[in-house]
Parts: sequence; structure tokens; C-alpha cells
Amino acid sequence: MKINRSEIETVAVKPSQYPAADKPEIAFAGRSNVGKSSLLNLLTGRKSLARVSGSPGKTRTINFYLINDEFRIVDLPGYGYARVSKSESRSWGEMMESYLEKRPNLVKVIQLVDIRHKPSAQDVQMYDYLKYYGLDGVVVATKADKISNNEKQKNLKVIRETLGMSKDDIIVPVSALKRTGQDKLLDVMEELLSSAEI
Ligand SMILES: Nc1nc2c(ncn2[C@@H]2O[C@H](COP(=O)(O)OP(=O)(O)O)[C@@H](O)[C@H]2O)c(=O)[nH]1
Ligand SMILES: [Mg+2]
Repeated sequence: MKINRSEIETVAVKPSQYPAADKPEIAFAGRSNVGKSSLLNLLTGRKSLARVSGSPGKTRTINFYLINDEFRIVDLPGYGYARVSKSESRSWGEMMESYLEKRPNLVKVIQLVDIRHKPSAQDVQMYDYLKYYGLDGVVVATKADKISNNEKQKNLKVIRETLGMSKDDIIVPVSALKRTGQDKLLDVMEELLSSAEI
């Protein structure tokens, strides 16, 4: 699959603001700063469709991007930002729950984890949550340029084991900096969309 057209369609904090559920959606979830915005820019070939942030924790919205006029990529709010208040983390939870639980056209949530580290407790919790909703099975390991090829296989194995991924589940290493991994990921997304009934 090639992405020829991409635009931000809607920024939402609650379901009444979501676009119509008329196109399949693939969402991205992950810790703040894991590289969600950078991945979106890599996939779409756009330098600044999504804002890449040096300081984590700013995106507190659900961002809907219309791709090729056919489907949407949905950038979910990041988690794991240290300096959030109780009420902020509650509103994050409510925002995630109302999207994941009730969105009929949601095909899959791709979870992003940093390839350098063993997934955090929050990463595992997020992935378990996706399992609960049947939305798990595709993981992107970001910032692949930051480790050697030797380390890569070892780290991918640790990620698989820590998240409790099964044999058939897919993990795609990606580097937004070196621009690698995006073709594989786009193939996976195409496959997901072709099996979606929306
Ligand atoms: N070296 C490297 N840095 C990256 C990569 N992807 C993202 N970053 C950096 O990680 C930081 C957070 O990226 P961003 O895309 O804003 O993460 P988000 O908070 O998940 O949307 C920024 O400083 C990016 O430049 C990558 O593939 N390689
Ligand atoms: Mg972002």
C-alpha cells in the first residue's frame, strides 16, 4: 500500500466529536514520546502532519487522520507521562475507554513500544487491555536506529515475551530517523483493512 493523501480530519476529546464511523480505523497507542507522531509522518511521507514533540505528554486528544480518502489512522493520547494529576489520568482513561469500547469501525490498535527497553508495566497493561477488546496482535518497535542489529533480535524477543504475544502476532521494527520498516508496516495495515468489514 502507498499513502498518497493524508489530512488531519478531526481532533476529539469525546465521542460526540468523532467523525462518522463510515471508514475503517487503525489506531496507534503507546507511551508519550515513543514515536507515534514520527511514525505517522513516516508512513504518510509528510514532514509535519503530526507534531513531533521534544517534551512528552502534550497530546491529550484523539486525532483522526484521513488516509487516501479510504481509512483513518487514529493517534490516541499517550500514557506514562510522569507529571500528570489524578484527574488528568482519569480523563485519559475515560477517553481511551470510550474510544476502544464503542467504536464499531475500529479494526486494530497498533501498539508502539521503544525497541531499546523492556516494555514497562504500563505498556503491558495497555496491551492486556487491547487483548481484552480483541484489538491486540500488531506491535511496532520504534527507534530501531538506536540499537545494533545484534541487539535487535534479542530485544524483539524480550518485547514479545513481556507483552505475552503469540507466535502469529506481528512485531515490526521501524525507524522514523533512518526511514526503515514503513513498507512492511503498510503491508500489514493493508492486510488488516482488507479483512475489515466496514
Ligand atoms: N532516533 C530516533 N528518534 C525518534 C524516532 N521516532 C521518534 N523519535 C524522537 O522521539 C521523540 C518523540 O517523538 P514523537 O513522534 O513526538 O512521539 P509521540 O509522543 O509518541 O508522538 C522526538 O524527539 C522524536 O524525534 C526514531 O525512529 N528514531
Ligand atoms: Mg505525538
